[in-house]
Amino acid sequence: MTPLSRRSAPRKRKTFYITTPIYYVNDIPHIGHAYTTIAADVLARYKRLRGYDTFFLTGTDEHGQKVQQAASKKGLDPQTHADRMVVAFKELWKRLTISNNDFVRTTEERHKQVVQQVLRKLQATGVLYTASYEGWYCLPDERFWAADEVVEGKCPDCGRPVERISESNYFFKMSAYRDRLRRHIQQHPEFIQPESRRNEVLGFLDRPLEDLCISRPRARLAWGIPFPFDPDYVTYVWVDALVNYISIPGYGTDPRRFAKWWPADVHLVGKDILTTHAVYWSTLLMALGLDLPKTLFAHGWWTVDGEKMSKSRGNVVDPNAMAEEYGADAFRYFLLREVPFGQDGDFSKTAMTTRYNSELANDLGNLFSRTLTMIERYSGGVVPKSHPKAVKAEDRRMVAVAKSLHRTVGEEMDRFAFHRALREIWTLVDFANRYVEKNAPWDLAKESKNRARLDVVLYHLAETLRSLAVHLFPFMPTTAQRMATELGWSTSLEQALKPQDFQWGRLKPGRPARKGSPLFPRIEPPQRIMVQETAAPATPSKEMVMESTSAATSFISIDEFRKLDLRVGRIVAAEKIMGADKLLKLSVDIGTETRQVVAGIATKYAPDQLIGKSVIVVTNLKPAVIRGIESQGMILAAGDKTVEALATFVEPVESGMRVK
Ligand code: ME8
Repeated sequence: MTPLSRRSAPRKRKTFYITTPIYYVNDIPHIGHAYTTIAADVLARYKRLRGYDTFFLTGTDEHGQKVQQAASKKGLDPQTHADRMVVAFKELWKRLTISNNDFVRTTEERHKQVVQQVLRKLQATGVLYTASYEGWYCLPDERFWAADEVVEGKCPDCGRPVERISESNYFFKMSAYRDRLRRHIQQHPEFIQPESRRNEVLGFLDRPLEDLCISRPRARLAWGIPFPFDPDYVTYVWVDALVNYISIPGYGTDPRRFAKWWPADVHLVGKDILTTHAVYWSTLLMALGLDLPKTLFAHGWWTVDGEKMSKSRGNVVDPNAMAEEYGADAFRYFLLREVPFGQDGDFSKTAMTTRYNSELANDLGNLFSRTLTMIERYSGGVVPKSHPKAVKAEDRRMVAVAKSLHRTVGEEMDRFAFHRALREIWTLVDFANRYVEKNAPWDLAKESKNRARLDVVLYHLAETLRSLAVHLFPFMPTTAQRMATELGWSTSLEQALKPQDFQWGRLKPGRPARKGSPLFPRIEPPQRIMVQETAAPATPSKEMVMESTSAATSFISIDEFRKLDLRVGRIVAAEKIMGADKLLKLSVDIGTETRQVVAGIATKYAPDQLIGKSVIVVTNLKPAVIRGIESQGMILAAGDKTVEALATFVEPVESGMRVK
């Protein structure tokens, strides 16, 4: 081999193995299932885009008491029940454009065989023993609790009554691994994330660790994987389920494949199942002599309109209905944008609609459709050429923002901070919106001497949108594909997207660009609030004053503050409202559109004084109807009961610019 060919020998591609929990098939999927799977999908797509050879595994947990009970309620045998239920999961993943590489069902032969191998290996290693056990058992959670853990006869986890059960079973010597596990967690800060959860697990391990009961007598529960060396028992469903993470990549059956993927890079789980992963799974792996996964990330839980989600409350969020109403991409976007991954969050249609209308329809959708309209109108429907001589500093600044996303988004993704990654991407969306206003291509188009400059502006906008499509692809694959197609760039992102596509300048001039229907057609907010006639938006109403007084006693986070979409608006028209001497009806240009705002400022300002003034508009406030007139936002002003002064700007600013 010559030195040259040695140098050019292909490097081994980096691998990335990511999993979701496998979901019980006792019921149809809900928002919690969709959340973990969407997050895993975004990471998997992102890693593929970065050039990683990626294996993304999800599936269903089909054995155990819960599933058996659900089946018998329907008068079905558990396998038939599972066969029917699994369809709902598979179809949902298709609908949410989940790109999993495999789908495991724990009732499949390929999985069952490996579970039995694992049990044989544990038995041969001498870490199993049989003992008679009496304890408090939680049927829905399928686990025993120590007497001091039970709270007034109820399960400390789910709050349902526990039963006293006495039986002989197989036990795994989990207790023997406590110190080793503690050390591992202490020495590998990235192992359990977020940090608060890591501390919880360490706290749990401060107490003595019990051994784990890993069998169920067949006489009590037949629906499970038979113990290979004792026909009287089936495998505890959690041991069965956890093994999926190694059975599918080839443990015990395909050593080369297994060596390629194991240890997993990330197991994504909900916070309620962190202990089973961090403690049961880790110690089982230690007993098998296998490496531990690199990271276990536990995400938070969703409440719905501020309440715990439950069947009895009837507020379970159906991901299918959300995809139907808002589109799969918008639902994916919302779940990852609304709440920092790792924290609990609240789902409401109001919050969903607000983000949809302001960030997707307004910020991104309008930018895209305006740009394509201008390319059609001023450039004959083809992407124009950029002329180096007509490039200005602001173009270079936009290019710099676009290029910087590669690093900034990457850093946030590495930290599982999806919401911040999206915020980074939106810095480019916002920049581009301001760039449109500032460069006003419609003015440039009026004179032919501006042709070169117009081309530069349109090229920079088109290329920025292409770059946005690349960054958005992991989050919103269908939208990104539409953008790529309509820009005349690529019709097959799924197959063709490469790490080089992060670079600036991949869009070739001369390609036909064609505008389609809006990416995100505006959606009516779920309900309108009727504001009392006397309560004008620009002066705080009684309720608002009360809210702000109580808010003064507690801090809001920067993320809460950022939920406010504050923008520069220019008042283009103002008129009195008949019969309401405090109110004015304003038309305010916020860059992407003109909003009608009803403001209680008539005692201070005459309509004429206001024309041309730049004010601060809260653009994502729920529309309200005041004196029969819809107010689509609020403008900020100083004053308590009456308005003293409108908030405006020291320097001239463009409409639509974000106020932070
Ligand atoms: O636990 N918000 O399956 P599962 C967010 N089969 N996430 C939620 C949620 C909510 N309101 N409700 C539930 C199992 N989840 C086992 C896993 S893995 C080897 C075996 C999440 O169908 C919950 O945190 O009961 C969990 O991660 C997931 O839904 C699956 O729950």
